[in-house]
Amino acid sequence: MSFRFTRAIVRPPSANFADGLTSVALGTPDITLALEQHAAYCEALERAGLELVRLPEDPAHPDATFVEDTAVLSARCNVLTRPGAESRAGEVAAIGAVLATLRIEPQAIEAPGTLDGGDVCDEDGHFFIGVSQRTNWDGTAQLAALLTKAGYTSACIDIRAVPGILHLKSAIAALGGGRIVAIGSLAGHPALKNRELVHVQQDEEYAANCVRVNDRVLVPAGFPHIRRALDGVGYDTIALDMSEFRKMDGGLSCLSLRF
Ligand code: CIR
Repeated sequence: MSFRFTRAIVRPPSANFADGLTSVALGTPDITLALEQHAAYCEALERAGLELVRLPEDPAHPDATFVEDTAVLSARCNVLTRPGAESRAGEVAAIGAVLATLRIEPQAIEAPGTLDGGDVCDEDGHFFIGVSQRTNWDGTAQLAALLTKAGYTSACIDIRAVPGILHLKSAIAALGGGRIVAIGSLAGHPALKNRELVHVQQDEEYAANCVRVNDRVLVPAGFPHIRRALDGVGYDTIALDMSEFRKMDGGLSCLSLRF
């Protein structure tokens, strides 16, 4: 991966985290454990060399710990999203204000477009954009146009018929250098042709949401096959317990905005 991240925005879960959206029946998250897992996640980002911008918890938005969905950040193009879930719309303004303090002036997705950052996968300046339950064609087209203007390329991947996948990055992860982690149902997608795929087996699909951060790859704990596969191709992996975030449909990438 040519681009190195230096910073990440994070926000811990609030006491009412369990009131957020979820499509899975894995039980109610334990907030104490979620906070411990979030702290370990932050520590891992720091170990990977990132300086953290730590936001306070936001009880007005129980899903606000999933900061990734509110913006798409890259070297030449920064965009505030327009989340597909109404309850999350109010998360964006706060991220816009934080970006302003960092002297980042983002563009924005406008109605009727919707876009969640979890549907945007940056492969060294080529962006895969997922059309999902949250991200519509209009939002996809708006982002693609902004990326093109900035000199990037993009391709769409429609995941609406893929069962159990909320966002594109629940199903694929870009490791850099043309290597992509992918679940079986997307492995043959034309947008991924000419890539070296690291296959995620069906009972480990949750672990497709792993995150390359500079020289490290963060992987969820408890998925030995994918971790072994990544170790096998030479990555320095850090396994993190994500049980409480998984109960709310969250994966590793969602918990930070890396830039
Ligand atoms: C939601 O449904 O919006 C949150 N409970 C989970 C968001 C996960 N975000 C992501 O995958 N990027």
